[in-house]
Amino acid sequence: MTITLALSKGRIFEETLPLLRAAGIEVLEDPEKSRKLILATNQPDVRVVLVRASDVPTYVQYGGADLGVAGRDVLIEHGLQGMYQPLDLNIAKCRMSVATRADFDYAAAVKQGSRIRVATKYTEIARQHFADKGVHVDLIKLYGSMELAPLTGLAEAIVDLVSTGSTLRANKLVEVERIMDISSRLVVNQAALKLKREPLRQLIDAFAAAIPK
Ligand code: PRT
Ligand code: MG
Repeated sequence: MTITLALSKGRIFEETLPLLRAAGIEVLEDPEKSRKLILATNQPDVRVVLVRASDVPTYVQYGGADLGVAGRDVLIEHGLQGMYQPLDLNIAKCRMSVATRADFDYAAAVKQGSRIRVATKYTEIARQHFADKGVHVDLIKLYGSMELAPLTGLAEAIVDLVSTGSTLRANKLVEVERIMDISSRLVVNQAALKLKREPLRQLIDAFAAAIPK
């Protein structure tokens, strides 16, 4: 019974390695050095597939992978259909925030109830956030480089992930509101959890015991 784990390259892969190690699993290839998309491990029945971060929920939902690791941002945007979300792994941490140019008075715009244009890749999170505040927004969907939107007049504000804040600073933008804290979660295909109950339980328990504080 093979177990397939979906991970994305970069921070999620790197920060999941210690959890895998705690479960006795060593990945045998370095994704930064090889072009392979399926990575073997020291466990003959466990393999890792490398997918785009935003594709992890799709693989897990439809059973292309039995389980995966994805950011709370990605999971909220995708929805949790067909998946069970047993653990917050407390890795790949950052926050979702609203940012504007330093000369834009966000507080006044919100207070006056003016319509603001918000550019973001995270339209679901942005829609919920502004709806909860009762603020009217025109959402503009982007796929990257959100920081450019307020600088070019495309939008007054952006909703984006912030970690150190250096990307915002480099583009002279300021974080005006924190929407939510983000970390990555383990997601498991619901059918797989029934069919492969024992090996998946063991893996989930080993991950749970190794979550960083
Ligand atoms: O890069 P790609 O388009 O393939 O996909 P991705 O950007 O979704 O993948 P990846 O690996 O960059 O991010 C995977 C997950 O890591 C995200 O879904 C988040 O849950 C989490 N994470 C943690 C982050 C960050 N920290 C982060 N800082 N994801 C993105 N960033 C970006 C942010 O979008 C912004 O452009 O880093 C920039 C801000 O960083 P600071 O340090 O300058 O503030
Ligand atoms: Mg990225």
